[in-house]
Amino acid sequence: MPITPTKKIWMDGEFVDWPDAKVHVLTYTLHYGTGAFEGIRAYKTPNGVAIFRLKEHMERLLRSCKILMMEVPYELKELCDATVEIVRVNELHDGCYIRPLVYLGYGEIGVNPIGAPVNTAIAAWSWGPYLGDHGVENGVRMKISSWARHHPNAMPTASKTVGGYVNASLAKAEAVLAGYDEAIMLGPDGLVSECTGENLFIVRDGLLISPPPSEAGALRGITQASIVKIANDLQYEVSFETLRRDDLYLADEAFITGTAAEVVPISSVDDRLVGDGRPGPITTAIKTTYHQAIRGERPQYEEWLTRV
Ligand code: PPE
Repeated sequence: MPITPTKKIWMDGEFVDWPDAKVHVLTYTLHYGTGAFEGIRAYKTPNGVAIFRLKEHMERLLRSCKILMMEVPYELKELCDATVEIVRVNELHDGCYIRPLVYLGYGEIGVNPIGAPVNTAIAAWSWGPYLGDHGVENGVRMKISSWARHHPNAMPTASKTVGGYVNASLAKAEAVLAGYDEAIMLGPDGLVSECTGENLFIVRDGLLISPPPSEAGALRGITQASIVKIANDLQYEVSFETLRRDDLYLADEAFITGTAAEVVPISSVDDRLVGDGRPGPITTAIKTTYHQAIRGERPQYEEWLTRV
């Protein structure tokens, strides 16, 4: 998807002009993939633009870095403050997507990461619906990928590792070239894990089910956690259970969740309609409430918002 440039990118404490936010070609992360990132969204609310669950995203970034043994020279609060500033200086009053990235920079080469400089950047730009307006409204067509999700001893799945996304990128390309919107990945054990950039829920007999993150080798989604809270508040029960591909085929409803994608109904999996192929009532209720919560239209979720 094309990027719409803004004015500044925060790089190691400086606000750098967008065209100058460059790295050397011998940057460690560019070669070996050790690095961690986040995806955060900010939305226009009745009281100005607000960042959704900023602290939780930055905590996850620091946890990803801990797993990768990258020592970030900034505290949680400094990262949160810099994020607020980057939205403010770019005047993104209507909301935006925010991309923090911690990477190993220029100075050392060879696989050993110890001693390589740790660099931090935060960019923000205006970004529309990740899977398109049509998908959000009518549901997306999913394909089970021939690419398996990482084995936990091959790639730490709790970390949003830069290099880990090669796996997602292969699955996404395969699904899109075959005419689908998005891929569902199975773990090395053949059980449903997650999508290339989203977690997944099904609805069966009124109960919401999502694969247990650790067991399924899926990222612990911040949207997923928000949906659990919203679902419970709407009196729906949620359970974390392992799912097989046939559970997806037989689901009454299904949807995916992620910061970039938000909440998107699934219309079919491997060409089998989910329910009648239209977004179901529980999916619609949850999607609507989530959309209101992120836009500051639900006071009970106000604590999730950081005003800019
Ligand atoms: N699984 C994966 C693999 C993943 O990348 C994401 C976020 C999620 C689940 C959902 O996590 P959360 O955003 O905390 O609910 N994917 C980010 C990157 C997407 C991209 O294409 O880049 C995102 O949604 O920002």
